[in-house]
Amino acid sequence: MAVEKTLIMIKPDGVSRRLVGEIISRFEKKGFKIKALKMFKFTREQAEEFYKVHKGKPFFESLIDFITSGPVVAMVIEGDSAISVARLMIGPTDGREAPPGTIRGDYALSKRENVIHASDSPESAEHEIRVVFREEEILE
Ligand code: 3AN
Repeated sequence: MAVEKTLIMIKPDGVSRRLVGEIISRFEKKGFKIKALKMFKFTREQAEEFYKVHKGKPFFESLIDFITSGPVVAMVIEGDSAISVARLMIGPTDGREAPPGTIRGDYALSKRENVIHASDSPESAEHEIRVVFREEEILE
C-alpha cells in the first residue's frame, strides 16, 4: 500500500460544536501525520472551486451557503492509504446512516451538516489540497 496525502476538513457545524480537538485527535491516534493545518472562512468563489464536481446538483447552492457560513479547519494528513482510510473513518455522507464508531456516525444527524469532509480519490485530494493550501504551507 502506498503513502498518500488527503485533505480533511472540519465543517462549520463541527467547528461551532467544538469538535475540532476531538476530530483531529482521532486522525493522530490512528497514526496519520499532520502535514498542514489551518482555520479559515471560505469565500463563495473558493467554495465553488472546492466543490466544483457538485456544480449543477440540486444541493449545490445549499452546500455553498453552508460551507461559507462560518470558519472551517482544514488539514493535510499523510499515511498509508490515507484517502481510503480517512473515508472509512468519516463514514457515509448521511449522518443518520453512518455507523456508530465513524465520525459522522458519532456526531452527525444530517446529510448536509455532516461535520467533516475527506477527499474521495487521489484526483479530488490533489484538487482540494491545491484550493486550500499553498505549496509552502505543506511540510515535506
Ligand atoms: P461526501 O462528503 O460523503 O463525499 P458528497 O461528495 O456526495 O459526500 O457531497 C458533498 C457534500 O455535499 C456532503 N458532505 C454534504 O455536506 C453535501 N450533500 C451531499 N448530498 C446532499 C443532499 N442530498 N442534501 C444536502 N447536502 C448534501
